[in-house]
Amino acid sequence: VPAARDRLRIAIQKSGRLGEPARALLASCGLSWRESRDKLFCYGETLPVDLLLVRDDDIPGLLADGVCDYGIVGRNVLEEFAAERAGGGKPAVSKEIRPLGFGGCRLDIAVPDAWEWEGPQQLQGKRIATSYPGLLAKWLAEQQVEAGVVMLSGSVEIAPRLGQADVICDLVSSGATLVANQLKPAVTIMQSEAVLAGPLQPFSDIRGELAQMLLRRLDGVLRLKD
Ligand code: PRT
Ligand code: ZN
Repeated sequence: VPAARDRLRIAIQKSGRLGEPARALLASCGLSWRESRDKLFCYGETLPVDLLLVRDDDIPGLLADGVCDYGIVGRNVLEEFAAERAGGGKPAVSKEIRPLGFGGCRLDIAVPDAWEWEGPQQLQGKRIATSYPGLLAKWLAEQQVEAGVVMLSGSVEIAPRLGQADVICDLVSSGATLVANQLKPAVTIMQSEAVLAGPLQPFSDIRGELAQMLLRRLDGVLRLKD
């Protein structure tokens, strides 16, 4: 059980696609911060709600370890962490609390332009390059397809051209990157967007009240945005 704390700590992306919108969203909830010199930690001024600025990939682990109370992260990253844990027989430790309406994208299987897509069975025996091995393995099992999974942490889209894989499973937003690599979307595994991730159970210390206030404000702001 993590130690009681009297301030709420939220992990957001330091840079990248979700960093600025996450911060802007929290600011519109009435939060403001005094930045530390290294800009990794922002001390909450208007409310005892601090920010930790990190790589998005680290956010689920920071939640799992109780280092942070909430995180703003892509559903794809949160669910991949959960899928990998589940694959190793470990229970869930955090959950999606709210979808936030920005950072929208899809996790797609994309195939070479020349393919005539006939359905998931076509992937039987093929090699699939991805940065999302947990989500891909779960989907393949649901489809009862056996395929090779080639784990790449970046540049997934060029894997077919390099002969490393036959198809890919990667994030797509505009689709321009697929086109540039002579690939086309075949099937969507997951719809993603930025989400507020948090604990399975409410906090029993002062953080519970802070969290309730924050969620109330967040819901007000999200309603206004629709
Ligand atoms: O440094 P750090 O590790 O924190 O950042 P990162 O580089 O790992 O992540 P970042 O900032 O690229 O993405 C953060 C989150 O943004 C992702 O986890 C998704 O939830 C969300 N997101 C939304 C996307 C995209 N849209 C997206 N298009 N993440 C990545 N992409 C990639 C896509 O895979 C393709 O390679 O961007 C490229 C351009 O996409 P197209 O389809 O518009 O060409
Ligand atoms: Zn990352």
